[in-house]
Amino acid sequence: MKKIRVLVAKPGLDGHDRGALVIAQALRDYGMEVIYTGLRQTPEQIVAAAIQEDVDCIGLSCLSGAHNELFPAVVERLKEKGADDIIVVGGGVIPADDIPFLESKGIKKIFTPGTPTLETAKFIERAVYERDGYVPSEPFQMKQVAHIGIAVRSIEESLTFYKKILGLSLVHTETVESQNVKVAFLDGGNLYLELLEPLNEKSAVFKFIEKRGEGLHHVALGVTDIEARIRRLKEEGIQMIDESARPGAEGAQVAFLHPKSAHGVLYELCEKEG
Ligand code: CMX
Repeated sequence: MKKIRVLVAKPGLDGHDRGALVIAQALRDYGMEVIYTGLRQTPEQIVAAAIQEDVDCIGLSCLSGAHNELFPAVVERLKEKGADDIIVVGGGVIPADDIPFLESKGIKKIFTPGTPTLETAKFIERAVYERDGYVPSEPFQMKQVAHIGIAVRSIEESLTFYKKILGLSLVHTETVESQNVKVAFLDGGNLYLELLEPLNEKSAVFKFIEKRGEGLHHVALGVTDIEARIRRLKEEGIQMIDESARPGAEGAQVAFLHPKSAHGVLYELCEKEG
């Protein structure tokens, strides 16, 4: 689903747009793309901008009392232009008595002062999804940390700390040739760590240590159906380092998300059999 686009518009002569700007920002924060027309727009100008910007919804704000003329005029102009699939909602200073009239004229919803902005955003989202016949899938929740990856210069030298000081047990070591790393897994019950030692200068872990020194390298999230998860992440615009799963340590299928798409954290999806 592409991002929902909304035109926030101020029809008519009133000169106050604080409320319109607040709602525009709230819709942006919710993840929508928002265009603001500026003050004192005619219905024709608003409809032209809405078509030009290919928006899903127009949010009209009117404080001047002329909503009963201006809001239906926008809906009429949309119909004339064959663009009445664009959803129109309104807000501002609107007496409760006027709401049924406006809704009968094709304004999908009137938001009265004090409506939480989140409610407005959710209403618009639902209306657009309904119009497009889009059924959003459940957000996929990451529930389990499979392991935490820690970059070290030498597994042998760091093991003393992990075993003697932290009391973890060494489960096994292996070499992942494709990644140019040697890894050691350490178990502490609810804590599972992967030490990563670069095999050579081509290793991503070598580059990491050169740049940042030893330390926390990645968080591996335990998942099922890893290919579906990757597809979903890509649909959401997340940049994947691995476009499809590849074999990782311990026989797992793994795929990394780019830290640039994940607020600076290198995440690994990790699917283990059984
Ligand atoms: N955590 C957070 N940020 C990281 C990072 C990490 N582990 N590694 C690199 N970055 C950041 C860098 O700081 C840099 O950010 P800035 O541009 O803001 O400075 C950016 O990512 C690019 O880093 P780079 O040094 O230019 O390195 P590359 O682009 O060559 O590679 C990355 C970065 C993440 C794509 C690469 O390290 C990679 O593919 N990693 C995944 C694979 C991996 O780590 N394999 C070893 C583990 C083996 C296993 O467990 O199987």
